[in-house]
Amino acid sequence: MKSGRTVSLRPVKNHPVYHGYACAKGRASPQFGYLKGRLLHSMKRQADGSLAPIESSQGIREVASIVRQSVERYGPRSVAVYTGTCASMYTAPWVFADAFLEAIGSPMSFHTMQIDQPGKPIAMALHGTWLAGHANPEQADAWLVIGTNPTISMMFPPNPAHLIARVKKRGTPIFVVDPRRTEIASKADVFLQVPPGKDSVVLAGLIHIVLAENLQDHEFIAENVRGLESLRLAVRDFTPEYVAQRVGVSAAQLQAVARGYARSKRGIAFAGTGPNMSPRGSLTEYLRMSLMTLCGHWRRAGDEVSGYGVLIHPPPAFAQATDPTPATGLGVDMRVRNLTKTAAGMPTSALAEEILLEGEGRVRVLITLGGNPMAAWPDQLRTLAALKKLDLLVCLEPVISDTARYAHYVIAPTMLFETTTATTVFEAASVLIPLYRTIEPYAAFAPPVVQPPEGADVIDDWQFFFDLAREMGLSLTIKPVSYMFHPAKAQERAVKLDMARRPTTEQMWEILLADSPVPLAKVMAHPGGQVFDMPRREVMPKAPGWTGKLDIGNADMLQDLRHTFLEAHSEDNREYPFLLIGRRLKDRWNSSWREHSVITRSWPYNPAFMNPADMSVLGLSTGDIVEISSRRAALRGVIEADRTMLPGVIAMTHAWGASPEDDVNPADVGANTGLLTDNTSDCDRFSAMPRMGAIPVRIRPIKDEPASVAAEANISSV
Ligand SMILES: Nc1nc2c(c(=O)[nH]1)N[C@H]1C(S)=C(S)[C@@H](COP(=O)(O)OP(=O)(O)OC[C@H]3O[C@@H](n4cnc5c(=O)[nH]c(N)nc54)[C@H](O)[C@@H]3O)O[C@H]1N2
Ligand SMILES: Nc1nc2c(c(=O)[nH]1)N[C@H]1C(S)=C(S)[C@@H](COP(=O)(O)OP(=O)(O)OC[C@H]3O[C@@H](n4cnc5c(=O)[nH]c(N)nc54)[C@H](O)[C@@H]3O)O[C@H]1N2
Ligand SMILES: [Mo]
Repeated sequence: MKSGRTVSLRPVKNHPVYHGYACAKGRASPQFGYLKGRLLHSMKRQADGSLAPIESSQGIREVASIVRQSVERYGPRSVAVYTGTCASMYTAPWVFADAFLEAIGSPMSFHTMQIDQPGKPIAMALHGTWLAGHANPEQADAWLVIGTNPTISMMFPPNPAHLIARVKKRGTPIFVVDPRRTEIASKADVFLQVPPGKDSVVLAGLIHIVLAENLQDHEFIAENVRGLESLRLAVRDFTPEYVAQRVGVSAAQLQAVARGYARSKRGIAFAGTGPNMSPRGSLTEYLRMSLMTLCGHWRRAGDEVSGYGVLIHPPPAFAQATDPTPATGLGVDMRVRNLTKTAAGMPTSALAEEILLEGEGRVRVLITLGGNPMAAWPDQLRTLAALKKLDLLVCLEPVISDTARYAHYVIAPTMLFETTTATTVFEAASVLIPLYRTIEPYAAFAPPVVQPPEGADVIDDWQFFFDLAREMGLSLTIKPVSYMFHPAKAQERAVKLDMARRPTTEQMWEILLADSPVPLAKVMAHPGGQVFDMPRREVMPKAPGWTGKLDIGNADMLQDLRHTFLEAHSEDNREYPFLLIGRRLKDRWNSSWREHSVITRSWPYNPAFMNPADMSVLGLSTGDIVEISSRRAALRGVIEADRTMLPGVIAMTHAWGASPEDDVNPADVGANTGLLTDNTSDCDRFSAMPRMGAIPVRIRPIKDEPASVAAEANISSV
């Protein structure tokens, strides 16, 4: 199929996992490679500021020479890589990016994880890990869903709507906490429609009820848990009446949730981006885990371990706990705000400051890999200033994105269907994010379906890092991802590449998936994927003499909980009477592929969803343009009536809009909510993530003002 192009995607009807389902973005994906603006050549910034095509190999040579100089003159820390969502899917790009950083000796590896749900690994560190995990959603007998909307965000692949219907039919109770009556909230047995940023108050209330009514799992706690008395003391004031009054639901509703959840045998509680963007995301995650621990909702010896383990060796599943480990101070210090590497990785939200702060150790070179800082990072004003200050910005990007327009070099990559991918990343995610766990041991390996468009000079993202290293005279060592949960083994099987010859794609995958439980060749023999016949895995009993315990009484966390109690008295919302939250839109995927008509068919912009009652107080109608200002800056949004919104809350999707330097109509391209946030204020004290949700804002109708007034005000406030 040398000159062929992908035209359409039809899901396979009798597919063992997807059962004929593909979402709209998936069905549109064959056209993503042919979108208007798709880069078929790499680009280089010219003296006059414009970007002009450059041969990729020449571009990489030039980048190599600048990176080498930076390392020599300013040290390895001057070079950073930021990996976003569109590199995560492909596995090889981030493995090679990390190998490249290791080769130059730079610890500056930043990821989206740190501006997504960093509270998860942080809470896991401070609480300790249960080595058997929890039930997957299919098997669980109660769901407590906090600020995630899987029907839209696809967080239970492959087909969340079906899964929810199946689980409902079985009678599994669903409890939802969200400021918006979401798709899943409309299916809930009890829906707690609470203001954003109050999840730790709600969870403390639920824990209070569980303890007051003696619903906890005494046996599990006696054997595996410490810190109960500290937790009991910390939630003492969070009575049902207090919490009900604080978050605007009834005490009876809270009791129904606590009882329904605690009485289940293997309930799961999970939180999504909603509470994690709001203040105290780490605390919310910690209390969520503590509630599960109190109820003994973890898998026990003999329970089935489902799903993963085809391409990646899963971690061993024992009915035992690991002791807590530190969540911060993990070996790499930032120069700004005394921040460090955390259990969630390097603090991405501090990278802009790190670039801007003069002095030794400043980051001067940034390579972005399948990510879009200008669209997705918090604090868009500071991000813009930082990108402009870099000596070298290189973007591995198929389009001139909001970030790539500021790049010195844009390296044009192959896209989906032109490159090779495998389900590796889903297996990895299924270990880290149990919601991602499919029941079946499914795997697929997808070789290219088509060549890149004729005349294109594009390369795979991983090849860029190989070529860059070679040009710099470095050699790369690749650790197989098949052993990502077995670090010693990964080290032992690491391969030092022969830099004289770039490995072929097949050789590269053989290294990445060395000794995979099912050999790669066998997976490759089933194009379209296969559920493999794997031995049933069971949770093994606790090892004799094992002493690890989960900690539900972490002093720092419980001190923060105390603060959430005390700050109730200082909640002053007169100046900024609304709270702005994020939400995802069905046809959208962060900032990607926005040139495709499917992505914008429902909304060509990101509306500001608002309850009609609030609209009538402000005299607004759907389609009106308003100025939305936070303490940081202002943007212009288009109002949309939405009865599912809690009054006092407005919702807008992230990663829309343009640069603050542009003078655009919000009804054409939307607005970027990152403009409203400030990297240096209201940060989570563990993850350093700033307040990206529940942002206090005020709203002012603007009828005939020129857009540039707002834009200028924003730029001058950096
Ligand atoms: N205010 C607010 N901010 C948020 C969030 C929020 O809820 N509210 N959510 C946060 C979350 S959860 C995340 S994950 C981050 C996302 O942060 P990022 O990952 O930085 O943002 P994306 O928009 O996903 O960036 C994907 C980029 O990859 C490019 N791309 C598309 N296809 C390919 C490809 O095949 N190869 C390569 N190399 N590139 C490709 C796209 O053009 C796009 O520029 O945003 C975060 N920011
Ligand atoms: N269609 C689509 N799917 C996507 C993406 C996309 O852009 N579009 N992005 C992908 C990415 S990168 C990610 S990380 C996942 C995210 O997946 P989810 O976390 O499920 O994301 P959302 O659908 O935005 O759901 C967040 C929910 O939190 C609620 N919320 C907001 N603030 C708060 C709060 O303070 N407390 C509580 N309890 N709720 C709150 C919102 O109303 C919303 O219903 O989705 C992925 N899937
Ligand atoms: Mo995300």
